[in-house]
Amino acid sequence: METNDDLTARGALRPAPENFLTPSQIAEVSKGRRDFLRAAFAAAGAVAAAPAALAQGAGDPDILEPLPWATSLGKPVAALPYGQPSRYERGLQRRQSPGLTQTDAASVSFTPLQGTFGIVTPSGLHFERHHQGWYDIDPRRHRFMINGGAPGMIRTPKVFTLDDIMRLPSVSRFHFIECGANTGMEWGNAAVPTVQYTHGMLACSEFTGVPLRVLLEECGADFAKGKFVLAEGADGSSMTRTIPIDSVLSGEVLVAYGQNGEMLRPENGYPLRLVVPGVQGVSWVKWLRRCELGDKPYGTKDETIHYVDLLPDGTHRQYTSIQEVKSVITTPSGGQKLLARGFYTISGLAWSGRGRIRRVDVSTDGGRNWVQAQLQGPVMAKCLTRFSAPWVWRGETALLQARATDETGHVQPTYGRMREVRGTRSIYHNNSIQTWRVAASGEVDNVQVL
Ligand SMILES: Nc1nc2c(c(=O)[nH]1)N[C@H]1C(S)=C(S)[C@@H](COP(=O)(O)O)O[C@H]1N2
Ligand SMILES: [Mo]
Repeated sequence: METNDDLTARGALRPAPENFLTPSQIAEVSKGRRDFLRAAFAAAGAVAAAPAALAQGAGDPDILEPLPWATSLGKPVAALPYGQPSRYERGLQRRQSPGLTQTDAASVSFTPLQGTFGIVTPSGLHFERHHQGWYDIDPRRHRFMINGGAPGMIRTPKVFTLDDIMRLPSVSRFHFIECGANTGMEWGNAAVPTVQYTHGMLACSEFTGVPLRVLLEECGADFAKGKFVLAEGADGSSMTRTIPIDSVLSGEVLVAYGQNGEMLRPENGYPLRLVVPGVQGVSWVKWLRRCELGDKPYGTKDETIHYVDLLPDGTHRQYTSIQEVKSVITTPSGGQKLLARGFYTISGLAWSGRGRIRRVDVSTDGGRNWVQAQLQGPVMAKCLTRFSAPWVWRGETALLQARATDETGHVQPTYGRMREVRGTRSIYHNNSIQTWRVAASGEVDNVQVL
């Protein structure tokens, strides 16, 4: 099997998701056409016909010659019982950030947002964040318990097997999940080169599961007294998070087993994970094994030492769980290169933990002028929304920005505004406006505009 390096060496790997041809290959294709054009000009009377033929790809061997895939037998069905992306797409990968310390067990990989379309993240590209590595848990040995907590909160403690849970009526819903630390490296300055690393602790899937409320009711939960659920994972990190009861009672918190039409991937919590729409990723407890009900927040290690917001005066904010309105342009974005002047579609993603996206505005001059982007439907609550705006690049230096507004009226702040209120030393909940600078050479990099 060829490695990425082999493929890159012989020019077979897509250099950037929207460029199938390398610059030298593009030169080859246009050279073929130029040669044809010269020949056409040499022939009397062909002058008028040549430009039309050129536009239709005359002289291009990839059109004119019999190609292997048209003159031989293809592979049989089920040669791959579980389908794989094309080998030419092998450059599209989850990656570890060059800006972070890499360890074996406590780790994070980032979604390649620059190369995905629409709003759904393919399961194999969903970012990973593990506090103590991941496991492929045997579903026959996995148990989900509802027990304990404050006295009398759970009348009938129960243990559920996966089969028990999958017999119940399920719901399937599209939601984004974003780590609270997404874009965290950018607090001080523009720190990492690509959108994969600035915003790639973000994914969106169709999740299938049973509302946690239904399971709590099964156990005779006392919702008059119980105000907070504690959720606990089965992994060695002892991940425990407090979930306010309102989101549970509304039915939106799910004990999920499905992701994009199949069982969850092991890295994403197989066989059970909590889905807490709109709330930072850490509360989406993976390998979920137990819940209890209490009358106050639990103040666990993952709520007191981690996932607190350091403010300029040195104090910490706790339980800032909702992921506020945010957006980012995914193409063109850092590390990509515009190969020619002319028409481009600026495209990106917008989301809010408070509900639906109402509008997205796009600027190409660093926020002086804005145009309203088109939103691609359906626009769903606490879900990614794809936006786009047409743009003609005339070779000038450009500063590309997107600014989202959600249905509650919240608007993304500039970096200047964000730092006034929240300082520069925080990690979590950075929803500032991202800027990509397009240089006259067409190269795109990460900069900050205050
Ligand atoms: N049990 C358990 N649940 C966990 C974690 C973990 O380490 N263990 N990491 C949390 C964090 S910090 C995030 S951002 C999300 C990441 O989910 P993903 O790996 O499916 O992207 O899972 C959360 N749930
Ligand atoms: Mo996270």
